[in-house]
Amino acid sequence: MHALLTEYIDQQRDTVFTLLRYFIAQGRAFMLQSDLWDAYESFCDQSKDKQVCSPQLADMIRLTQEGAISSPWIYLAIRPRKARWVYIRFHVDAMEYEQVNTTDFLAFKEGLVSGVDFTGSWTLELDLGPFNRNFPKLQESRSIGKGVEFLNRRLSSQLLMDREKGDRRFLEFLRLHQYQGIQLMLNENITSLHELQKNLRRAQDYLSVQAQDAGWEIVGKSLQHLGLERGWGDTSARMLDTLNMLTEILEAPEPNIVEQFLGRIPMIFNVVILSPHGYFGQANVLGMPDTGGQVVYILDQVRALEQEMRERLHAQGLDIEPRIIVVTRLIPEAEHTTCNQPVEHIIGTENAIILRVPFRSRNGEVLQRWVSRFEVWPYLERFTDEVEKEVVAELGTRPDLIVGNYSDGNLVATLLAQRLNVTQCNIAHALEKAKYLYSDLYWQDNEDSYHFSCQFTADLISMNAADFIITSTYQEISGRDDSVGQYESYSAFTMPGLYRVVDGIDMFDPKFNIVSPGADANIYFPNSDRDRRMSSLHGEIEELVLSGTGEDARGELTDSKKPIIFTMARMDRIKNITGLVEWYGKCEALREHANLLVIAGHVDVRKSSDQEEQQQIQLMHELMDKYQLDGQCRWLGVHLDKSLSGELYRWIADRKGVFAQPALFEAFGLTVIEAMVSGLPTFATHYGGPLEIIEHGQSGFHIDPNYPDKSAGIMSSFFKRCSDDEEYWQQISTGGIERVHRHYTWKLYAERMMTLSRVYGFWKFVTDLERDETRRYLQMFYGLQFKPLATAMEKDV
Ligand code: UDP
Ligand code: LCN
Repeated sequence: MHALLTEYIDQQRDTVFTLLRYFIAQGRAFMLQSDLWDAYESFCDQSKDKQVCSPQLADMIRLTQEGAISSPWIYLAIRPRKARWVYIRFHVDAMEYEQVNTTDFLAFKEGLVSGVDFTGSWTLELDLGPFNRNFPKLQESRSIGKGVEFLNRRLSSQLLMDREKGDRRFLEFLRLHQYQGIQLMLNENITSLHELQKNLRRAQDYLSVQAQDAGWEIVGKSLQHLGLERGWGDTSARMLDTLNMLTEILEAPEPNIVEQFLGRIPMIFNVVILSPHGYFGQANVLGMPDTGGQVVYILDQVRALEQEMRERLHAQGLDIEPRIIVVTRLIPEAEHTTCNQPVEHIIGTENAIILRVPFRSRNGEVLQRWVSRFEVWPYLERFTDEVEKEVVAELGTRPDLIVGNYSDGNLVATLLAQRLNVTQCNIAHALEKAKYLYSDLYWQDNEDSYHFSCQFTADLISMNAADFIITSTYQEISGRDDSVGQYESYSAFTMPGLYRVVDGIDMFDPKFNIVSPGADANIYFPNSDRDRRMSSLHGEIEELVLSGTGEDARGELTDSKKPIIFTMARMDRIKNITGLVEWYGKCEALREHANLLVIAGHVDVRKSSDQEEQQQIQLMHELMDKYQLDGQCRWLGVHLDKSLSGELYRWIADRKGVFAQPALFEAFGLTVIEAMVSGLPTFATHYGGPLEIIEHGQSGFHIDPNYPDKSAGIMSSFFKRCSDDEEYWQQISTGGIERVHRHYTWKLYAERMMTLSRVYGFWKFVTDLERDETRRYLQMFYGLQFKPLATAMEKDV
């Protein structure tokens, strides 16, 4: 057990147990960190002895993520450091305590949910720990998310230690590369490492006396005699540089050089990106149910990746056009979108396409209508079968990299990557488990609407199967000192009656890499960038925002001089747009200072086909009535195209407005970086990505949706300070712009992603990174657990 904890508990036994009794007196079976903290604060307030609440006690409660309570027992889940957990159970009558293991903690929780004591009874337990025992792991929590750097360091020294085997694999790796039957890098003239080293020296001598810009057509023949093929560089100078890197690696593999060298190897020509759910299209889709940031992310990613792939191939002297296929679902009844078209070219790319494949029922019929992302599970295996055929036919070969997106895309990526034996990358976008409180523990209550049993099972399978995982922030993996990461929430949890996970994913696994997305710099740029502004759109924007009319709109900004608090999101409950409207409605000071503009969902509920959206729409109307907001809040049910929304952010910034993102939880938050880079001071949720994107008070502000009054207060003090100090608005605006420019750009993203895919592909080949045992275990879990759950969901169509 954590030594400081036991020391403290032993020293302050009386206080600790008095506090625990106070927790029990709250009468709740489960208390989360914020509940424990609130109870602790009221305990301190009520205490006569003000010394009782020492900083150490406060620290202990701050580190406690969860309490499970059934008097006289109280079990605490304490997280002394990021991604490290200790479970302790206390008997408050006997004033005893002891550390328990994960199984005991989870079994106790199960008992609280069902009233049955599960301790000692047999329950299916998922434990991936033993499989990865011998796998290289990070040690320090600050290194989490830098997997590729770690692998390079660790495996380079391994290569050095096992020279003979390492070099042989290296040679085999270099001879592996081909494009449409044409050999690249090395040919069969080189059969041994000795020969490679000898010929490298000759090639270096030869190239060093050639004109620096001589291309393959000039030097190629001589190099081929030495066993070298195309792929080393577009000019003799670059070829020489790449050869020098290889010589250095063969001498002693230095991690940076290994990474640079691998970054040049032509091994990624075709990429398949999977994103089955939602309406995946290029126009008229954003803001529709299940359709938001993921679509924006993928389309921007494709444009950036294609360019990066092309530049890298060309720099290596290869006139090859890369191919990227985004595979999504074909929806015959596509509303006003193009989701019923089987193939669509992606604007802004040379060759990238969207390939749409339908969902089919078990009797083979094509599903005509959109289904929510929570309902897709029964269709994915048949979808994968069809995707495999179509993708291979389209490319004429198998892809070199498969990228999954969100739980459904990642599961399809897993199935496909295993069949085709291709490197698999996962991107979660949003792990639903972290979004909904107790979604695991009370899964049965939500099963009809959310089917979390399928989703969490799919998540566990695909996150463990992936060769590498890209996350947008550090917190997505392992949170902060006081908050649990999104992936971390899968490390230990239970779904009573289904199965219990004692080691679901390891945050110290080097498969995790943080590669943050950006905001399309052609669309989202600062309002001060006058020359690039699209002032022709201002008439349309003024009509939308300032008139009291318009289709699917409610409310009017009667005092149009006031700055605007702008919010825009899909109308999911989690986005908490209604929360913002309520705290705005209640806060006189805020209403004094600013108007509110909401772009979300539909104003006319009949236009919505999504249950959750319909409930939120109704609530919006109720709130606007209750707080009489029609003169101060403008609500638009429009889905803006990107250029209009880009100019809208800037137009609001011109009027010294702000952006608000009040979500109960936001995995990353593209609107947050879009607004910031447009120059809008941004107030965004404390839960999820924005906590890391924004530095409070410098590049924006954090707000806590669980404390509406405080959040409204932060916003109204900002406006107050701006009216006293003209510079303040500009200061925060500039802070936000700089933050995005430094950390969130697609160029940085594409460079990193392309390096990662090569490095993981290389290490997978050269070492024993193949996780065969894990793969077989996961296949069994898929067959025995996921499939029956998914099949049971399927209704005959
Ligand atoms: N968006 C939009 N119109 C809308 C709602 C959203 O253009 O009516 C765009 C928004 O600009 C952003 C994306 O959709 O690019 C939403 O991404 P975010 O990451 O903020 O949230 P998500 O919807 O993915 O949860
Ligand atoms: C999904 C979400 O919910 C957002 O938080 C992300 O920004 C988006 O995907 C893109 O990754």
